[in-house]
Amino acid sequence: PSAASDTGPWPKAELHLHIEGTLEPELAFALAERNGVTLPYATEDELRRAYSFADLQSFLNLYYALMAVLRTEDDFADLADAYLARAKEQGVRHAEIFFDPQAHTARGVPVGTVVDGLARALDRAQETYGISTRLIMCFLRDESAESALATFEAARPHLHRIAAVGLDSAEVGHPPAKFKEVFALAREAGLKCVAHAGEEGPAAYVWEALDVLGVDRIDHGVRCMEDERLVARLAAEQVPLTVCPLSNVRLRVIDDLADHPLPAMLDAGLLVTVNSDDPAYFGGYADDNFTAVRDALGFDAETLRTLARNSFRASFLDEATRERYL
Ligand code: ES4
Ligand code: ZN
Repeated sequence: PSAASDTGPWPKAELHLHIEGTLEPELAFALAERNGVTLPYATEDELRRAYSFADLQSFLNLYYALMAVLRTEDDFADLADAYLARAKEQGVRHAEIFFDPQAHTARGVPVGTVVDGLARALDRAQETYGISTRLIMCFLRDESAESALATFEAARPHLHRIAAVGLDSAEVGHPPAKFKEVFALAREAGLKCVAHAGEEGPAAYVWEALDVLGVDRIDHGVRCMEDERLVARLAAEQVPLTVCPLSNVRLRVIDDLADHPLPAMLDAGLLVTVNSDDPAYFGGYADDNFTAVRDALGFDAETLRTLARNSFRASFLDEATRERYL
């Protein structure tokens, strides 16, 4: 049996997905036209040729630049709807979706426009695509702690639509502890907490995300494998790690998918999940990542099933709903 069997791709939850990273060239050009925005690329092909990255920062430069086309509530609704349609085809039954409010407020787009637009698509997703959803509001770690606090306060009227806060963007030089205060406020407001850590940054950032921010999950976390004590703790506490294999290769976090630490992470008893991160940029959606690790790492059906089950175990779904998928 394979992941793409007669019964279709494994039912799975996607827990590490930046909605802005689902902006395909075709939609980017359509929104540019609709909003009278000029992109620094003449054609979709020319834009696609820019999708060759040396590291996280070189990707982020393009990712933030292309967001200039997202301006109205309709734009955010169309973006999320396009993702959900793709996700359904990939066997996604539940999606916990990151967004970066500061990347939009910096361009004069209010956080309410972003949340209302995304929520319009997400509110229809169960009925239209059979996908349950959550929103995770991320702070940009290369911006100040004050900016994160101001963003959280600006988002307060919308917190009923937000399940968790996260931390993303350029990791090295921006340790989690910088955001201790805003994460404490989020926790007080009843939100879950996650943070990117151990992608390009060291294992020490994973410790800090756990001990200082009190996160419920670690996004990426692949560099935890450099610290035996950390691996033991993550395994003992079953802290979920949202790993993104194709992203890791495209951003040169690892050289080759065949060398990915995912098998060693599973062997160490870690609660790992497989996710697509920024699928428009990294060459694949959720099941494309499952298929890629199956082919490169020789995962059998049982391992793929474990990864799919892990995705629900690691989700923020309520216990009863989670159980129905296990
Ligand atoms: C991201 Cl791959 C990755 N890492 C950190 N921040 C991000 N924002 C969007 N994609
Ligand atoms: Zn990410």
